[in-house]
Amino acid sequence: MANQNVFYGDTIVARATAAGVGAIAVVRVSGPLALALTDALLKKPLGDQPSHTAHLRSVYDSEGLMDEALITLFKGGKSYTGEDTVEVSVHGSEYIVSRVLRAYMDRGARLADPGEFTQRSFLNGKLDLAQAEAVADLIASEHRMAHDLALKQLKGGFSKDIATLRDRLLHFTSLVELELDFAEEDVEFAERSELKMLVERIQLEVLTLRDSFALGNVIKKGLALVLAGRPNAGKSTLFNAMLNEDRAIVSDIAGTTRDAIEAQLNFEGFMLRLIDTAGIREATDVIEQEGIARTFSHVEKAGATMYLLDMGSCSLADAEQDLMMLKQKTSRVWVVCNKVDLLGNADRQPWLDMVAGLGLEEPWFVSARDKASVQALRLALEARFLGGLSDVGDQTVVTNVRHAESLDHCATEMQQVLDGMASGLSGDLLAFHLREGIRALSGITGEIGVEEILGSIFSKFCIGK
Ligand SMILES: Nc1nc2c(ncn2[C@@H]2O[C@H](COP(=O)(O)OP(=O)(O)OP(=O)(O)O)[C@@H](O)[C@H]2O)c(=O)[nH]1
Ligand SMILES: [Mg+2]
Repeated sequence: MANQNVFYGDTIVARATAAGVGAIAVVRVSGPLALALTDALLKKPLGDQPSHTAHLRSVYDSEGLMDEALITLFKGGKSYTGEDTVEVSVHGSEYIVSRVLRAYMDRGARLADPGEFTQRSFLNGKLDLAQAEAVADLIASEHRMAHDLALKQLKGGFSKDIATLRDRLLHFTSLVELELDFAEEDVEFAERSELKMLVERIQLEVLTLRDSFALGNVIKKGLALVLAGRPNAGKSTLFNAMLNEDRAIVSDIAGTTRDAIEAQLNFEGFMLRLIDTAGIREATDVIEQEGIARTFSHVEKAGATMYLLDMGSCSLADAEQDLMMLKQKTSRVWVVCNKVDLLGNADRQPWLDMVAGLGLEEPWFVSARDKASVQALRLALEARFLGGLSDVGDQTVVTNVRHAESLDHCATEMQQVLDGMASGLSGDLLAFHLREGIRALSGITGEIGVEEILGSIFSKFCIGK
């Protein structure tokens, strides 16, 4: 990783706050001319003021006074980007912001590309790649869990885990590579049984991290929850009730919903993407058939499926058959027995037994037409979903598909090393796969591994030969 500041030839400028009218708007300038260009807009220069100070000043362009601005200085690389940076807070008018941007650009600054401030921060070693990605996640986070994960990644928790794994691999790789230098002497610096144990452990840890992506993705993007069931079970009624909005058409005509409808529901800690679907039955109508095919495709892709049934009209056997079919398509099926308002004190035990017999979690009994009942379901749903997450604790969760792929790559290389050791593969080929594994891990944080192998050899050994 670059850990010395890279100074670019050009100075970039952009608005740092969202477009539109607001109390204030911030224009950020970064690069070698950030201070000089700012001074060019002032009557009294600020260039010799210390870093991390804020100054109230009138800012001018060639046409005259633009605004009274609060100007904050970050000098000598002690900034987000690692370059001289100035932040100009002006009154939040689009007109003022565009004039300030224009004034900087007329004097030689360039409008920044998307993410360019963060890119400079990465290139100057202020953030690694995983942390830079966390900045984007943090900005995009819409609920507590996504925010917590992004913040943890930004603080470097994930990068540290990756660095630990990488360092352990580097150590052994350097030993294997050292053997290659002493090939004629047939020495073995890297004890093979220890290497095997290490590689197995690393593979396990890498796979655990990779598997956390399924969860990380749910936290980041929300849990996709499909409402499935036979026609007239009350799926659209429940969908509307959960959203508190009349989104889907409800009727007592079986087969009302033809196409899937999706809506976002924000809970306190996480986000749900609720998907209402066409009721499942043997349809003759081609449009309905297509709708049902889409239902199944949603079930297969979603994080969980809520199977709704009308206890009054659906037989236990039919429900059991549907559930067995759904279980083949997805691993998480929750059962909702609907229309309890029509049933009085009907015996719930057979339903509980049938669902338990299939190895599914306890069904919920609701009336989709009743507000209190739907609210109770929302809470139960939240508890079940969050309960499934409570074992995560402080564990690192991968939220980025690029990281998941790199971890997968690393695990494959570790398997090659293990297979290679079992079949007596030569040291140089073992080293190759080890190096590929290191490279995969290094890719996550944006570090390059090979030079470090050399560094590791020379820092740990005195080759006095
Ligand atoms: N009494 C009672 N009626 C309900 C309840 N939930 C839904 N209904 C009624 O059941 C009928 C079917 O409801 P929908 O929500 O359209 O059913 P659906 O599962 O979406 O049906 P399709 O779109 O055809 O697959 C409507 O007349 C609803 O008013 C409930 O909890 N109690
Ligand atoms: Mg419907």
